[in-house]
Amino acid sequence: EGNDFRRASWNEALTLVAEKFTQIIKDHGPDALAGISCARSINEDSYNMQKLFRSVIGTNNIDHCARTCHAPTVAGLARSFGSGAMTNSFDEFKHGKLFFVIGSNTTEAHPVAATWIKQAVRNGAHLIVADPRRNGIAEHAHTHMQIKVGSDVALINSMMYVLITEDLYDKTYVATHTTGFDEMKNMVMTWPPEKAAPVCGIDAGTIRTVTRKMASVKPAMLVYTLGITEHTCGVNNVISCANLQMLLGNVGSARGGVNPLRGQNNVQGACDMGALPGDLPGYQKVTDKVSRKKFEQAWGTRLPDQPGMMIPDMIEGLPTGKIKALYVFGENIANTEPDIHHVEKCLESAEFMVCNDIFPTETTRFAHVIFPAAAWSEDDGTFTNSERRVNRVRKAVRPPGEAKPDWWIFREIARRMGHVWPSDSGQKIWDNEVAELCPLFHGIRFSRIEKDGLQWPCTSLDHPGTKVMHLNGNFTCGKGNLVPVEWTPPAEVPDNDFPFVLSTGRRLYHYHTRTQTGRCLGLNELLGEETADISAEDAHLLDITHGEMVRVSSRRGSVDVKAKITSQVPEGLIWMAFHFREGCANFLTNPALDPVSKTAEFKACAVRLEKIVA
Ligand SMILES: Nc1nc2c(c(=O)[nH]1)N[C@H]1C(S)=C(S)[C@@H](COP(=O)(O)OP(=O)(O)OC[C@H]3O[C@@H](n4cnc5c(=O)[nH]c(N)nc54)[C@H](O)[C@@H]3O)O[C@H]1N2
Ligand SMILES: Nc1nc2c(c(=O)[nH]1)N[C@H]1C(S)=C(S)[C@@H](COP(=O)(O)OP(=O)(O)OC[C@H]3O[C@@H](n4cnc5c(=O)[nH]c(N)nc54)[C@H](O)[C@@H]3O)O[C@H]1N2
Ligand SMILES: [Mo]
Repeated sequence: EGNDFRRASWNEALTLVAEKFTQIIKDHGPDALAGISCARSINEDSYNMQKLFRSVIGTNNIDHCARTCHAPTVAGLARSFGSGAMTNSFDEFKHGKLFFVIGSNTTEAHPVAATWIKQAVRNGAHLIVADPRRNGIAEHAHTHMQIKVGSDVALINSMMYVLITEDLYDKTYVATHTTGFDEMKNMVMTWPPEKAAPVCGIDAGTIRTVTRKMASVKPAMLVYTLGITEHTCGVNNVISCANLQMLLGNVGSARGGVNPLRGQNNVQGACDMGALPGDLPGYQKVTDKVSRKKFEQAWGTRLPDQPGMMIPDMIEGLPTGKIKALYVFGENIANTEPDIHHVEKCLESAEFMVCNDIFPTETTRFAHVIFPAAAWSEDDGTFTNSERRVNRVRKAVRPPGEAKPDWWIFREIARRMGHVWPSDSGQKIWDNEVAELCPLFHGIRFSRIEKDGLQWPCTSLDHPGTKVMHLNGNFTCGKGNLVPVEWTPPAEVPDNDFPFVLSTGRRLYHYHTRTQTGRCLGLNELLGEETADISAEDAHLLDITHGEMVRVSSRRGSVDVKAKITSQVPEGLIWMAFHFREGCANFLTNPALDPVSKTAEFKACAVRLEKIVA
């Protein structure tokens, strides 16, 4: 009220939201509302949020943070294989024979998975890492290809050039299980290693040696994360990874595959539950009449038949008035979207904004209503991890104060908008709705996952779950698609005014915007502030000493942070995280998007580095 928040009863707040939503739908139509779901909380929460938007409000404007990380995976692997998920399972890692880890900060962002890779290496597995930084996992590699930021398509095309010209690819596999070889070959033949070398910063000889090694060990696992996806060419990068593994005949067998390590604890689940503008739960398309009918019958409503807006368009829609109401459930977009100054201007212009969170955040500042939610361990439900395993999450403590489960909040809003939903617990939502409506999860019930979880596809009650997808090269879409992709540079490259490349990512001791880890004393002692990681060469050139405050500026903004001189970072590159509001890299990052997945290029923009003269 006014410029401040006051306490309200649940009833007052829920009723206000329901009335506001109803009014906006009446005045501007359902597509004037948009929702962003949460990849931290349980499946049942995301399911209910997308159900609120689709069946009660009447819009497909529902999305979540997979947009910023693995939307290129969902789109790219669906194109290549017919399904956009990690193909293999974690217990195969320990026994892996060869790993190609590309664009992954494994030891800091997936430390448990990294442990299995390290153990495999200790037991004789071969490890190849392609990363611009000498990061933690590169320390364990037999070969570290210190690739230039944004050059992965060029590298992989040239590796495939070697496979084809030296007759090292799996001809039987390609002939039996794939289509599109000739078209792809035409593209690949324009990328000899000698041409890729200057683009990637890796000499042609190394590209040849590494490729020959990869062809000599079978099967091999490819592991990638955001160094691949968070680019304007993110989808093409993902397709390249799939091309390479199909050419090697490595998809559809244990200890092989294309393995995107997913991000947030339940980002796989939030995608699975249909918190995506084009997908109903279980990847059933909103444009598909038969799927829509099934959900219309189950939910007793009519459903919109066109894909909704993705997050960047929702944010851009606020100042133009296309979006009147934004519902942000468990995301802190005022810190995590690129170009914070611009994002905050957009959020300020929202006519009506609602947040569910477990803490006040930089984003809740812009809300008109904040609902205090129960966190994981304060409610019963399920998470789905990176290997597609649906696991039980149990209530261990009561939510603090008057906090309520997120699924309950959506259900209460729906009720006030005239829709009474029968399922009144996580278990009922999963067993009676999700499992009933989604063939992929049909065999997964709470009673079956009390001990270990089950990996989807799990299509019947006696189905054991799926460890390896596309087994023996039998792809979800029939044959695997080899798709030619051309290399394109990042949207913003260094020039005289902004001569450095800035790439951004994570550090071990903090989680995203620190709404949770920032409240842990010990973690703040381990890592208490942001730094700009720079090379000794650049530090020397600019007369910067370790720990000195420097200014990093891009076309969007500038931040003052301490310089950290480290051998992890090569000359010309600055590396920062986005954990701290002070010095947050997203004041600098470029909101240029992949044209298909609308994922922002968090991994590359141009910046200037200056000594701050007192
Ligand atoms: N401690 C911690 N763990 C986390 C998180 C966290 O906040 N903190 N967040 C979680 C989430 S949501 C996600 S999505 C994952 C992300 O997991 P990662 O993607 O592994 O994490 P990032 O730190 O973003 O690392 C990206 C890596 O890509 C490299 N890279 C940058 N540009 C390029 C390029 O052009 N090509 C190549 N080949 N490599 C490049 C970087 O040097 C870096 O090593 O982490 C999850 N785990
Ligand atoms: N520069 C740069 N920016 C990036 C990235 C990058 O690599 N570089 N990576 C991007 C990626 S991959 C991601 S995933 C995004 C992450 O972006 P966000 O999802 O916006 O980041 P978080 O800080 O994890 O926000 C999660 C919010 O959910 C709340 N929360 C946690 N549990 C619950 C719950 O059970 N219920 C409710 N209601 N709320 C809960 C937390 O308090 C927090 O406010 O950041 C993106 N931004
Ligand atoms: Mo993520």
